[in-house]
Amino acid sequence: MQDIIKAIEEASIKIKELIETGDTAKSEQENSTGDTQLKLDIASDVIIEDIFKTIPRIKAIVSEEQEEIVNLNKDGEYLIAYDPLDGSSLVDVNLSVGSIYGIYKDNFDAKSIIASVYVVFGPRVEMVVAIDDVKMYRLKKGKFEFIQTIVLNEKGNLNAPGSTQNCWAPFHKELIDDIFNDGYRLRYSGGMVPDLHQILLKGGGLFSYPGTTDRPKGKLRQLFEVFPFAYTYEKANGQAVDGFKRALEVETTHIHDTTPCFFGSNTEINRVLEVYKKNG
Ligand code: AFP
Repeated sequence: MQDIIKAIEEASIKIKELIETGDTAKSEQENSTGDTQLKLDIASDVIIEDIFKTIPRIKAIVSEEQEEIVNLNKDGEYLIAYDPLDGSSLVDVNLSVGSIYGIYKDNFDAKSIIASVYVVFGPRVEMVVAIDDVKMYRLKKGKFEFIQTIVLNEKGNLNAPGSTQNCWAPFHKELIDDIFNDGYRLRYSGGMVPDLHQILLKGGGLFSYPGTTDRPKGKLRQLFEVFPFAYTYEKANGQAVDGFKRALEVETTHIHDTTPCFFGSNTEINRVLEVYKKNG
């Protein structure tokens, strides 16, 4: 696994430079979910794929920015699903963005995930690695240094409500309003990586991207966004659900499938499960 972590470190240093100097314009292409790709998306994807190609233990990769699985080494043991630059549209307004990696054995599905890594490109570059626990590293003078282990509290005070509010189910809107009425603070940038990183580092809260009338299956992709963060949150003593069950029990039928998702500390997630069980 260390060869993969080192590769992610190397790719992240190159992506940092790309963000600082690269062309943030739209490309002429769309990804498989119909999102117009930015030149940064494609360039970040190339950086990561080129580095992963040098690692014999990687069997195959799948990127949010590519339609199909890319087979690398038939005798490899790891499968990696990644979003090379999530929230890339935020670079133009100088907000934090991130890369997300899910590391799987044997199959691209929730029950096969064995580790996750994400990298936040913000005022500082930080990498969070979840294997048996959750460890955070910070880029200092070209090297990633260990900073801390991350553990969520039972309850937090941040609320990050995603998706188009006028498409929320009435019971979901009531849940979000009730949480704010309990004094939670709104923390939502539109970038899942910094938004989820903040809740982890501030000890807890709730990030939600529910199914809505315009997107019944939500927007966030299972293999390279939801499952890696679900793995991270569970290893940090929190939870991740689809409203009714663990996110890591969601079935994948296509590599670009999405799912409604909620990530947070136990108190908040248990509240989501109770409301969805009653209304869903
Ligand atoms: P982009 O990658 O298209 O900028 O979308 C970012 C994202 O996938 C995720 O990072 C955010 O949590 C989510 O979309 C925000 O979506 P809404 O703008 O619909 O809340």
